[in-house]
Amino acid sequence: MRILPAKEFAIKREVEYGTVEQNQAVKNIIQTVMKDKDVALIKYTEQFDGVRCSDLKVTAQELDDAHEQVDAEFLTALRKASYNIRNFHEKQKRNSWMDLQEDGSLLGQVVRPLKRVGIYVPGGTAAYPSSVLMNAIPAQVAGVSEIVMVTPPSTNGQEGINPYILAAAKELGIHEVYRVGGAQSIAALAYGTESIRPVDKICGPGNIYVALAKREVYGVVDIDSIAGPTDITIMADEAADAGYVAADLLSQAEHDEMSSAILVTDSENLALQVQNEVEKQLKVLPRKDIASKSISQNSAILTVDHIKEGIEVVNQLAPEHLEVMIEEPMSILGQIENAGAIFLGRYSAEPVGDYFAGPNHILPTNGTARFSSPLNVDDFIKKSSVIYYSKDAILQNGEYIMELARQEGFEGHARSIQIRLEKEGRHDG
Ligand code: HSO
Ligand code: ZN
Repeated sequence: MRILPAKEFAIKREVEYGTVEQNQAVKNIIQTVMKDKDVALIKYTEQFDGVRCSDLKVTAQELDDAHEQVDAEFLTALRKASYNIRNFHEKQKRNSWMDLQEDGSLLGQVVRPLKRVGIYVPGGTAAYPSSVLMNAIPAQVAGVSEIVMVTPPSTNGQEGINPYILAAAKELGIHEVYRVGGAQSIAALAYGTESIRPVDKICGPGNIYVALAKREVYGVVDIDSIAGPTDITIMADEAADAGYVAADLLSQAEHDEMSSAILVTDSENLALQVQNEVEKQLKVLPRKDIASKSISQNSAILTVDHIKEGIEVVNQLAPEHLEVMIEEPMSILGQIENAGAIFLGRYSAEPVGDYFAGPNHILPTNGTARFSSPLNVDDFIKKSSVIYYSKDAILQNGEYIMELARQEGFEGHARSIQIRLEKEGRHDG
């Protein structure tokens, strides 16, 4: 892992927009699903997943079987995590409100959940039960009544789906699961087919085809953000434990060759120790092939003269995950402007947040923490404004409204006010 002064490090932010061919393929798939519906879903599942599905919907029996098949320890851990995630997201709930004005008018906001949400769960080794929890629980807390899951069947010619994913769905009370993935599943969720009714919003990570399809259907339905590769930045001083720092860097490096793991430190000594530790720990990591590519290609140890400079670097990086392992981690919290999740102190290892503590692990990647937030309950609600104007209010303010309307050339708007002023104002002289 290279060590270099932070000043010499150039931030690399690559957003995947796909090739022309990939974009064209996705457009074709979406149009075909709109036209041929279930027939198209079955055809594409055979073509891309190598599975001939007799029924797209996963049966209640399959959900029960998967739930029985997974080990009890997994279910215990899943339940404890779900409990924490639910509690955390409960705190994010917002209430509707009404404000009574002096003139008797009422102004307010009604908060309502989205009705129907689709969650995409990738297949193969990228199928994470933890991500099922992180997507579905905030939606449930928001009050979404229909949560649908789509996931591709396995490529071994069977219709089967990862039992841990199905068990997680069952635990959360998600009964509507379809064995379909890729761009075709996104098209189905957006436009509907004979067996899949359309949703209001699509969430969840997927491959490039899924990401492009989500971009394509945005506007017909809402989507969550399009996730880039995961990243972590650790800010540590001389007092930090080099073994912990290295392990935490590797915990994100093992996700993907494109992941990045950055250490920012004011200690030359810690930089060297972490460099050694990363080498040592990498050798015995099962996913060392992936992690070593991420470490050598997209990661670095950045040295700074003092922690204050380190904070500036962190704010520029706008990391998805930030760990602060300095002596007084709380003391700098107020200065961190851009970070998806902030882990403070030596015991707050990043996987605590990935799986368990309660905050969401679907976080802004690619420096987007500059302007966006972790997935949260607000992503599953919408608001309606409420206006109840009193007679006093319209009489007192009608002139202003007409003034603004006429300036814009909208005489019809002005008259809708005027007709009321003439009728209602008459009695007051
Ligand atoms: N670190 C990932 C989430 C995850 N890790 C799921 C393990 N499973 C993005 O925050
Ligand atoms: Zn992770």
